[in-house]
Amino acid sequence: MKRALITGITGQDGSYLTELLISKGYEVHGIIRRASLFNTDRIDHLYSDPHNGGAKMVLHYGDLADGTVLRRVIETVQPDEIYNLGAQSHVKVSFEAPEYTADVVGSGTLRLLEAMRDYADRSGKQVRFYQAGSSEMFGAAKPPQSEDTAFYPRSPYAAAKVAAHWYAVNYREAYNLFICNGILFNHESPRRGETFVTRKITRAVGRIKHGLQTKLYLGNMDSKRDWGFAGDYVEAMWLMLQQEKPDDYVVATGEAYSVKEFVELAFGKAGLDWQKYVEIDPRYFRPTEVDYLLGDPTKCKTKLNWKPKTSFDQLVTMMVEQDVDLAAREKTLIDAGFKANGGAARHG
Ligand code: NDP
Ligand code: GDR
Repeated sequence: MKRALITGITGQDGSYLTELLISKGYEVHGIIRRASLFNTDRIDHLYSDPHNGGAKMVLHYGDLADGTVLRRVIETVQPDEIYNLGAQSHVKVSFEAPEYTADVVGSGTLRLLEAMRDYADRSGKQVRFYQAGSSEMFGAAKPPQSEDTAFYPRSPYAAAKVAAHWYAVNYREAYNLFICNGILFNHESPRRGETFVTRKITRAVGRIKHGLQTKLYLGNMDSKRDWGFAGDYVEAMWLMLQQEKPDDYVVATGEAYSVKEFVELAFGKAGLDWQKYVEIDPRYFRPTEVDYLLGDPTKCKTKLNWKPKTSFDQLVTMMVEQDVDLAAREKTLIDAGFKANGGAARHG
């Protein structure tokens, strides 16, 4: 049985990747952060009580800021594959917490690579490593962006991902390690964090539909993104680590839409006219914006035989349907006095 270790297992991608790896017969180990509330909602359905034996998912406390723990966990788990998905992954937040973002996203990757290098050295075992790179690294570069496009990061988050990318390339070349950089364009799902724009929009659609919210405040609606479905993208991560040689790949759909187009489609799916509800609030503007990301997934398609299975329309439908349903349940709890209606004040 293969063993995988995932940082960021509680995140959107971590949950889909864990499902995929378990379905392929892996034992999956994940690093989670201690929090004052439960933070494992996205993976609770995969958890089975270890007291009953045969658990397919095992969780370890740790943090990318803490190199000692990373080393200890790698020594304990003895993984065949490591997926580094952990990150402070919100671009706007990275302008507010730049040092922390750099530490976790940039230096955190370096800590994990160092821990893996030492473990591989001592054990003689070949470990395969996936680094979660981002289309944000392209930033202001002209679309379409491919593996050959030069990086031009536009936020502390993006600059830290560029550092992580080059650490990964350097460790591959310097120590002959099996390390792949996935350069993934935006990917969304019903499990997307509520402060990213797609989920913020579909949450608002559901809540407006059920009378829990009257307005949606957004920032720049003109930026364009190449949006895919997270469930499809984790397959590309896994495929990269199954190849004979390590390499770097862009993962994208090859289609881009503006935030405004996403809004129109999502409100339309619920029979709502977005113009009545959406307003611009400059506090959601970024000091430097990334205007236009459009990926060229040719290499991923030809070398990994990967292509996205979910269309933009299907993605928006699945997110809206879930959030309309979620809002109906939220309304029941609010009406019964079990929950406060505070969601509309959420930032993002
Ligand atoms: P999420 O924000 O949903 O998840 C991030 C994960 O990282 C969570 O499990 C979070 O834990 C964990 N994390 C945060 N800080 C630390 C830390 N200091 N130490 C250890 N773990 C930490 O991100 P996604 O699932 O969307 O993305 C996965 C990865 O892919 C990220 O690295 C992201 O930057 C990158 N990426 C994402 C894209 C996307 O469109 N989704 C596109 C390209 C790259 P907790 O639950 O406790 O907060
Ligand atoms: P992004 O995703 O920055 O591309 O990073 P996000 O959904 O935050 O923004 C996309 C675009 O929408 C605009 N926007 C808003 N964004 C948010 N969050 N909230 C708003 O109210 C709002 N209004 C307009 C943004 O300005 C931007 O242009 C995501 C993250 O998952 C990263 O971790 C990942 O690396 C990249 O995708 C690829």
